[in-house]
Amino acid sequence: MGRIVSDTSRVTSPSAFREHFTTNGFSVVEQLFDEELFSAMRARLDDILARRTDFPEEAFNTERHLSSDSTEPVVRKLKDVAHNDALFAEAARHERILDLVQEITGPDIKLHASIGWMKPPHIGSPKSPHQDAAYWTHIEPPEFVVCWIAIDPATPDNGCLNFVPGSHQRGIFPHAMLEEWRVPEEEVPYDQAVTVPVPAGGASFHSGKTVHWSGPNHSPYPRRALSFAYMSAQCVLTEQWQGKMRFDLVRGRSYEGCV
Ligand SMILES: O=C(O)CCC(=O)C(=O)O
Repeated sequence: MGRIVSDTSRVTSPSAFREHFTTNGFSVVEQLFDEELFSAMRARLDDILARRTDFPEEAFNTERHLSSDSTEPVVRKLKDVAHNDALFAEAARHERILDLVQEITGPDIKLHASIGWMKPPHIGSPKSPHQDAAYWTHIEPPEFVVCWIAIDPATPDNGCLNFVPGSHQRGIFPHAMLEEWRVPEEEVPYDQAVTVPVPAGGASFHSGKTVHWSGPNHSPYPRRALSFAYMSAQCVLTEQWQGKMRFDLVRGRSYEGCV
């Protein structure tokens, strides 16, 4: 675990956000949503995971856990949450998020991805060190701002995120297909990392080039999060993907020939 960051990454104004994000490659905002919307989001996630509301089966990404009493698959990821659920579509367009994101992307913003990240009590598995831009190689330039929203309090014990400050300015690190697509152990600057707890209803924002990871959930509580990844509407698809993918405009205007 890295040094635990509390005050220094927590920003209160868009300009402080821009400054911290540009220098470090991440920032934390303690309260993003009003209580009513946040409670509704948490309840919707409960309903989706309990299969009490419509959500496409193919959007559940599960893994098998060989705990002593169960080999049942557990949900690890929910795909495309903003396309598959109207409330999360609204959350991804929340003006408080977009006001911060536009400090980095500029005023014309598209949503690139929206994912639910689950770590069930005791068995939630780690996410290995990686840069999101090393996954999303179909976008040029590969500049993303990812808003990662803590649905439950995210703590060092239940698998909050760890970031390597400044790594977003060091290009794309080597990645290899090991247990997943990741930065190999010997290339990860663990000694420079910070561990970033986030209260429920708050969010961390990171650059697609910031090296980050999360640990396992050792606690008796779930650690659930949603991430919305944004890019400038002036980004383009790399040649082999042109005409094959479309992304939702969430603020400003689209550009001919761009995403
Ligand atoms: O929530 C997690 O554990 C991992 C999230 C992550 O890697 C991301 O949002 O890019």
